[in-house]
Amino acid sequence: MMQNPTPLVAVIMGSQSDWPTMKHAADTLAELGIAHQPLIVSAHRTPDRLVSFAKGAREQGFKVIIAGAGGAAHLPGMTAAFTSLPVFGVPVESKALSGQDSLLSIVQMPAGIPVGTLAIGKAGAVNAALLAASVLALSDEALAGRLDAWRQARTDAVAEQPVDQP
Ligand code: RP5
Repeated sequence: MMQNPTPLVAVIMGSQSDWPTMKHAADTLAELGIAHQPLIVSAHRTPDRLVSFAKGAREQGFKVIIAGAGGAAHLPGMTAAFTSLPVFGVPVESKALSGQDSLLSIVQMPAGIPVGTLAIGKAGAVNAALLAASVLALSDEALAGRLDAWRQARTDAVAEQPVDQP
């Protein structure tokens, strides 16, 4: 029986309600054949879980962390405070302020504690996964090939001319 590979990317999120957005990161990692683990870790509701996850992430074998949160989105920054693994932050679109609050909460980190901040919503989640893939591909030629093929397929899918939609 094949053992499940050790997850290399943690896809953490502040709430179950973030999953429809963060699933796009998980799906993109799956398309690229990257072992990953989605987890709910809230900076505000489960602070002890956050500390324990972030402090132990490297030892657990994770290489990259993707962290998505909405509103007062402290999860990516607090995670980066506890680990020097690369942390990519995804601002989840909030109901009240359409994710502008999430974006500004994540992007303005003080010098010394970096969070690579992506776009609000689905685009950010997909791109976080692609950046994670780029990092991992630095030391994985097979993955670099799959990543190039993934991108080429998107290029090939762009029509030269637009068509009328029904
Ligand atoms: C944040 O609060 C979560 O990341 C989520 O985006 C937002 C709302 O959470 P719920 O009230 O839907 O659980 O911590």
